[in-house]
Amino acid sequence: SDIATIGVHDSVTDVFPASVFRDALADAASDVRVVSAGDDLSPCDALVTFSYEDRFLEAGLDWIHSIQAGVDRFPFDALQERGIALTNSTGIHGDVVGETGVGLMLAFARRLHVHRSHQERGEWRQPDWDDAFPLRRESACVVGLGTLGQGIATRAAALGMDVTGVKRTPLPVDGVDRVYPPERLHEALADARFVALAVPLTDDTEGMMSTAEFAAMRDDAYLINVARGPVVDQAALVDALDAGELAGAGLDVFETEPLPDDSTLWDREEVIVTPHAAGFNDEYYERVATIVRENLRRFDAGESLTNRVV
Ligand code: NDP
Ligand code: 7N6
Repeated sequence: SDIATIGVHDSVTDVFPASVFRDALADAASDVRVVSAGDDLSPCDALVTFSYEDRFLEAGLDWIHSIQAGVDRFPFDALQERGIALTNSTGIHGDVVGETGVGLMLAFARRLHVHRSHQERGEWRQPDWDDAFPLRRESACVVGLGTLGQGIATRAAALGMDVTGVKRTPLPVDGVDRVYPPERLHEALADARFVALAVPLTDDTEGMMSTAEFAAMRDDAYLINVARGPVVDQAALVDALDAGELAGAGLDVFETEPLPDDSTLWDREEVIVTPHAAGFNDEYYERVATIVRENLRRFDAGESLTNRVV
């Protein structure tokens, strides 16, 4: 292969041990080595990484693979100028993020988060007669219908929910009753008990959920964000929650991560905070290795790369 030496940047350790990933990939290239912050990258032809550093641009790399689907931190133009290919890890999170997204809906409907909070205080406390509701009669609007969105939509549909969604190319999607274009976002949001965000962070999606969108949503609606924090105007979300214009929110991602200690989002009963954990699972390293192996084969065969972003 043209790619003889692969660096595994130890930032991947946020998600899985770098050494476990290195060992999983050892059969695929002649030299797979873990590289740390200070290490020389020049021996590497390719780099598998979680974080981005500017020095990646000057290291003579042919290819960078991001272990995330979201590559909003990478400078596409600078990579392009230097002829460095960038690939991402979309395609591997549909089941786990789908389970987390629908799991948050289940928690709100079945009050699981409230029961857990009471348990921590040793309190036996049944809900009011009309606090809990069946998910089956409810509707979900999934904004972004790629890997994540379809993972959420099919699981919501399997629980009997009505599912609508939003994407720029509004072609039919399995399990989704109606697909709206972004121009009709407010219409799509209006009837949904749950709005789940699953779009990438781009210039178009930054702040796409703000005051007007929360006003367009039902007062008893819950916002689920497993996409990226800046897709939501977080100050506007807090205002909408305070004003009772939304019932609550399940948030895996935030404008600033980790969520600062003094954030007002920590202490609200109807806000569930998860620490950018929706995608975590014990197969993560192997799923990434499968994409990297396939692209090594394609490099070898002179074929175009899968999951290519730049
Ligand atoms: P995909 O590329 O598979 O899906 C993205 C979807 O968003 C597509 O359906 C696309 O459809 C749609 N989309 C893009 N732009 C817009 C827009 N302006 N308005 C409406 N829809 C839009 O990506 P994934 O599903 O794999 O991941 C999505 C994002 O979720 C990632 O970029 C990442 O930021 C985040 N993520 C978070 C995780 C977590 O741990 N919380 C885990 C994995 C991903 P179309 O092109 O037709 O618009
Ligand atoms: C690590 C997070 C992505 O974009 O942010 C997520 O893929 C992954 C589990």
